[in-house]
Amino acid sequence: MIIEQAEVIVTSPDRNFVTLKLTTDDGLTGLGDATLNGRELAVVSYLKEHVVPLLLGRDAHRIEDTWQFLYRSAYWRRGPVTMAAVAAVDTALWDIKGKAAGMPVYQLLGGASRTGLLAYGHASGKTTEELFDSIRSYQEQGYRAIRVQTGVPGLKSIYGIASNATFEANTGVRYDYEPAQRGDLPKEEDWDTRSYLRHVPTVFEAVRNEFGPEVPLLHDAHHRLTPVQAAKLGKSLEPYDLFWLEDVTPAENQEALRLVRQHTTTPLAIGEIFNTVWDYQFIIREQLIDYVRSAVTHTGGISHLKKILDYAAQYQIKSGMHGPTDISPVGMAAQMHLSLAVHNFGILEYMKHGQKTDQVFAQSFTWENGMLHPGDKPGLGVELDTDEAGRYPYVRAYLPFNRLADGTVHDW
Ligand code: EZ4
Ligand code: CO
Repeated sequence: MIIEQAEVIVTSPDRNFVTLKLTTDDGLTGLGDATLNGRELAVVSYLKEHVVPLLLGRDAHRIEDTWQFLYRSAYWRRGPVTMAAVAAVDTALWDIKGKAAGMPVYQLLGGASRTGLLAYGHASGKTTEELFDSIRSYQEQGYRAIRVQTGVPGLKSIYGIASNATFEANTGVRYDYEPAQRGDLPKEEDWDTRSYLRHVPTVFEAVRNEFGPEVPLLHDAHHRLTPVQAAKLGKSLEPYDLFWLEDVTPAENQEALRLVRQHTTTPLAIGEIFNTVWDYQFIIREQLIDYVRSAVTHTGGISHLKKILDYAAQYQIKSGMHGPTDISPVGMAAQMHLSLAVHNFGILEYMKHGQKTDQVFAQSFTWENGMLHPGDKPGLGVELDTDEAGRYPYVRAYLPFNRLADGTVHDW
């Protein structure tokens, strides 16, 4: 099983996606997701210029050896671009191995540890009324767990709120949270931490009163708070029994979570912008988090995320993989297989892709009663229609950025 061909496919059906397709000498193909939102072409270049020449002629069976070779031989380690490229290779090789074995990837990872995967979606509203409508619509779509993001009085445009008019105008698709805008320079959003900290608990109180105590609720602070502000938010949300509070402090500083942890029993999740187990080394060992947010796509693939999760399992820390629409259907399939297999699965984020995306990527997962399952086709169960993909050329897109009222750039 020699890798004979390695193609990097860029397509932009409803948004940009980067996919690596490997083909072996006996005709098997494997797909890997390498999409890095807003910096897609950096990964394309890393793959095309530096990784593809190393893959041709290699034994496709040697997944671990190939991972170690790409990670260690580059000398320059880690970082989102490198680790997305390594992830794509790793994922494509698992896909090929599954097809060669005639088994879905989760079987190769140890088999199913559960019948399906609890998933959450993103409800949001500028006002409480809009938010309630959004939560109801997610419940009607079958979601059992819901992320709640709210507008803040006095702020014009903030992370996580639907109705991004420019995005809708560009694509004709309504995304309920999609922050990346196509064909323009980045959008400026505004931020005020004190208004946010005052407002959010009142919204969770209203949501609990309306929807009851059972529904698992999540919230994302998107790296904007100082440790003491984060501790205050965690404490003020304790009465509303969150499933998790996500990314409270900037992700570079793992030690910040010590202070947060000392002050609140609200469960904490972090890691969507982490790349390797080294980013988790300290916070897992010190038990400062409850959920690992890494996606297969951004953390070196199935092989490396499995190692992180096995390490986390020693401390009762569970998975909560990042699953926004910028994780492609290939990346989502990979994390469904891994989620089904590991013992310490927590929850999986799941936002539906647009119709055009679903035409480019033929998928075989199921979504029933708020639970996902990757299906039982050999490999990952996703195939890419290259003709369809070719109809949607890359469109430059940027994530927004934040400024405070006095013009200072703030974490977005
Ligand atoms: O901002 O996926 O929890 N989800 C998130 C996402 C990220 C985007 C960045 O590409 O924080 O909405
Ligand atoms: Co997040």
